[in-house]
Amino acid sequence: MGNQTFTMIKPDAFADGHSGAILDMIIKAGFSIKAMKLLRITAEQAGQFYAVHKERPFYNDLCNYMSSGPIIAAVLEKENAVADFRKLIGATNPADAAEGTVRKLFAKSIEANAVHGSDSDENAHIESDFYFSKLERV
Ligand code: 3AN
Repeated sequence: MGNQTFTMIKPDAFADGHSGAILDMIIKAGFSIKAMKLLRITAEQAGQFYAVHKERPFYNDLCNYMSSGPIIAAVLEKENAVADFRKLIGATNPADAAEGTVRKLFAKSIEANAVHGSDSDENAHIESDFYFSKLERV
């Protein structure tokens, strides 16, 4: 069972001042932060990150949205990190997200859905390596 996942606080949640509240939820849920940075990515970089969604109709909008403002990227550690983090953030569409989840509380729409969470251990590694070098992790 993997013990790390990768997250981003997306442009909408950062711009609306929810970063502190979201990080507080993450820490209180038992995750420890292994790497973290504030940055702004280009649409091209977002396109590389979301390459698996290249054929989806929302791909271009998603890339433009993810480059529309600063984000916070982080690597998180906890037993069963991927599954537990996806439970903490809730369903992709905030309309379907359970009460008390990050997306239920802070997401605006299925696209501007406040946070990213890796969907597998393999992708957690790939996504963490996309943003962080070994030197940037504790
Ligand atoms: P999740 O982030 O819950 O794993 P994915 O991987 O299916 O969801 O989708 C990646 C991102 O693409 C989502 N976080 C969301 O921002 C966007 N997205 C997913 N489905 C849609 C959709 N139907 N319309 C617009 N944006 C979408």
